[in-house]
Amino acid sequence: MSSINTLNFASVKKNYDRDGFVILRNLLDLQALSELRDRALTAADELLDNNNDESAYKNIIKSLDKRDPWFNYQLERGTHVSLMKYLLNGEIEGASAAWFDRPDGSSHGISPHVDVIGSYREPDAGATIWFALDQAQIENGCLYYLRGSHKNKYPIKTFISGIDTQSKDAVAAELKPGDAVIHSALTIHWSCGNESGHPRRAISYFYWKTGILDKM
Ligand SMILES: O=C(O)CCC(=O)C(=O)O
Repeated sequence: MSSINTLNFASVKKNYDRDGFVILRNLLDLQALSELRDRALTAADELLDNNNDESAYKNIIKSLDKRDPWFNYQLERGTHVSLMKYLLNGEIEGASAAWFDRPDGSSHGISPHVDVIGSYREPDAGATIWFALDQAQIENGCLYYLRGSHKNKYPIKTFISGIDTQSKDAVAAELKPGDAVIHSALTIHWSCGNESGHPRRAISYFYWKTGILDKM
């Protein structure tokens, strides 16, 4: 069970539209969190054993939905899908369920970027919901968002240079296990390393607005 049904969608959307992201506390109850964590850890154990990638992305697994029907179901019909549709003002297409790990001992994270590709950028292009499996804090590499950046015009690139990560609009999305954060594909976000001694594991689901890829 998820507490999604008790959310006031209009008030969530107001914050999401204003800031380009919104934090949702206690979205998963203990049972839902435990199921997600078990599924994620099983998938990650199997896949990372065979992963020889030494890059910054070696602890990321995209397309879990193509490998495990359980993740495919969550991407297509999980309890969060109705909210994602609401935030994106219409029909959506599940693009990927992903494992985002930042293990202890990671010296760096992911630089400021947006999730859109190509030159077509419209406010409702896409969005991600990122579920914390562990406590995600500044010390262990939580996500940061540049508040309001979804409304700005940036160079047509994925990685955006020159972002002031110390600005007053740089918001650390510190989450507890079972909390989630949703961000627009146009919002600049990044994360740092983890030398805290604690894990920082997450599952995300990424959606495009239906039809957007044809325009990109
Ligand atoms: O988990 C992270 O550190 C980065 C996640 C991210 O960039 C995303 O979900 O779009």
